[in-house]
Parts: sequence; structure tokens; C-alpha cells
Amino acid sequence: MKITEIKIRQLSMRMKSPFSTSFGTLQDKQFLILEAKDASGISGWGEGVAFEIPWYTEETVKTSWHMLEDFLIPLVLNKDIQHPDEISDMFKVIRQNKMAKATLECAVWDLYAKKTKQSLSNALGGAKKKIEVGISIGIQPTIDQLLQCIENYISAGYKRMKVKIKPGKDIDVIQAIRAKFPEVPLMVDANSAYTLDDIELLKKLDEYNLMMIEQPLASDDIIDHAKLQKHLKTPICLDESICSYEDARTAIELGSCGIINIKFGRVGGLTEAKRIHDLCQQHNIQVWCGGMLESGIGRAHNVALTTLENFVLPGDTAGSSHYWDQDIISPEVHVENGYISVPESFGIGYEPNIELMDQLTVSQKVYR
Ligand code: OSB
Ligand code: MG
Repeated sequence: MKITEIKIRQLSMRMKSPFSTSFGTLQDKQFLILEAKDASGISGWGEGVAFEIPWYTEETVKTSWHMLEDFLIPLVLNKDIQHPDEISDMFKVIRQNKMAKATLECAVWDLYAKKTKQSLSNALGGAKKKIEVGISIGIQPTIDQLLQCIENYISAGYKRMKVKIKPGKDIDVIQAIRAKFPEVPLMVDANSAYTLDDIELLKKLDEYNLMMIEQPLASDDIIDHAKLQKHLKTPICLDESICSYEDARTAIELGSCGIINIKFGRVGGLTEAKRIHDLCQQHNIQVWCGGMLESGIGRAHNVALTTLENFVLPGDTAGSSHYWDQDIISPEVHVENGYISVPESFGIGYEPNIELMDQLTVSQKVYR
């Protein structure tokens, strides 16, 4: 396989409603879509999951484009590639910048799956025909509004509720949810809003039968999470802290978590995501697929990744219509009763809607 042309576009897409976490609020999404074409004209598609502002990781839409244009695309263009696993090795000469790398690597995976006439799920080694999904609910203005959201998502069939917390919006919120929904599968995500000084507060979360507490401490910490886990019955799930296989190995050896949230963008692509999945499986660490408020292209990669065996907990891959008035793929990602049926057609299994993408594109460039 030889990639002879790559097109990057920056899209601007407004989410149906703003999404708030402990680090900020997002509604107008800027992100990159990358199309990698081979000489026969087949296209593979990838989505950049970096935000405009570096509040989740240090990367941004601009740094991603810079890395792709000046370093990553030149490493791949017109080179002979047998398998997408080679891409992460080719990228080793460039440090970090995992989201930029994943944008291109995911497109190569899609292209490879299409060229070898199989679904991306199949190419990755996944076997599930349908995947189980939950929903991530941003911080709401009032507890009543949050309870209403949860009621709606339970009726829609979502398999677990993830609620964002931050100091001042934590114990009271969870207590109110448990009072109204004593049995609903529930977890919290703090996006690094606490420190070990908050240990007494975090210990109180043990009383609410939570599936897990996601990323309570610093985004680059692995040691304090291990200390905290010793004081908690509820498993800690790491998100921001796990940017590589090595991070996962460290966290597992130190006992920093019982669960890992895998995002292809945060770890540099699908090959690394698979390696982390396999490592966790060997060590009885459960994994699930996180989300970055993706459009349909990134969402499709999440669907395929989740078909691997050790993705045993519902992920954050909600349906397209939860986020967007109209998604850029056809058909859209559809959730029924908490399940997504995994497409069986070649590659990502959803057709990019070029006409709509053209309307949403704010800038683009072709590399040959
Ligand atoms: O921490 O998982 C997170 C969204 C943006 C940045 C970080 C996170 C999230 C979510 C939403 O929780 C996941 C989604 O619905 O795509
Ligand atoms: Mg998270």
C-alpha cells in the first residue's frame, strides 16, 4: 500500500448542546479530518481529536496540523506500507503529539481495511457484532436538570451513566442521583480536579456503589492514584494519565487503577490502543472506550476498536444524534437500546458525507 495523496480539512461543527467538564465548556467544535488516498483512488479517513484549546492534553488543532504537515505526512507519503502497525514505528522519531499521529494512523487503518476487503473491526481483530454503550453527561447548571438528563438517557436505553464532577459539584450531586436512581449503573469523571488533600471527600464516594471513579487526580500522575486506590473500594479508572503502553504498564504495576479508559487519540493510534488493550487483558484490568465528542469519522473508529474482546464495560460512544443535528457520515452512528450494531462493510463502515463536509470546512490543504 502506498499513500500518494493526503488531504487535511479543518471543520467547524456546532454541538447541539454545550458540554461542560471540570476544565471548561465546549460547544463549537473545531477539528481535523484527514483523507489518505492510494494510487488506485481508495480513501482512508481519520479524525483529529485535539481541541482548539489545550485543556485536556497539550495538543491543539493547530499543533496537530503543524505536526502532520511538517513531520508526520512526509514520513508516510509515497512510502511502501505493508500493514498499519508499521505507522507507529515510523512515527517513533517524533516525540509525543499522539493526537496528531492518531489522525493519520487511523486513516491508514481504514485504508488498509478497505484494500484488504474487510471491516475495520475485523482488521483490528475484533469479533463483537454489537457493542454496549453508555453516556457521558457534562456538568449541568442544576441538580434537577441533571436528574432529568439521567431519566431521559435511561429511557433511551443507555447502559451506564457517567457524570462529570468537580469540587463543589460532587457528593451532593451523586447523593441526589442515588436517591432517585438507586440501581442505575453509575460512574463519575473528575478530569483531574482533585488532589490527595481531598482524600476524605473522595473516600465518601465509596458509599454510592459507583462502577468507578475516573481520573480524580492530576493528568500526569500515576503515583498518587496508587496511593488513593489503597484507600478506596471503588476502582479508579485512568484516562488522562495513560498516554502509552508504558504508562499502562506503570499504572498496572503500581496498582494505580482497576480500569483503563482507552482513547485512540490520547495514545497515538489504534495500534497502541490495541497493545494497551492486550496488556490490560493479561492483567485482568477491564477497559472501555472513551470519547472526545467526535464526529462520525472518529466515532466509527471508536465503534471498531470497542469490538475487541476486553472492552467489557460500556463506552462513551453515544449515537451521532446525541451530539449533532447532522453528522458527517451516512448512515449515522445509531444507538438502539444501548447497543450499536457494528457495520460489516469494508473499512470504517460508514460513508463520509463529502457535500456536508465541504460546507463545514473552514480550511483545507492537499499534500502529494
Ligand atoms: O474525560 O472522557 C473525558 C469529553 C471531552 C474531553 C474529555 C472527556 C470527554 C467526555 C465525553 O467525557 C465523551 C464523549 O461523549 O465523547
Ligand atoms: Mg475522562
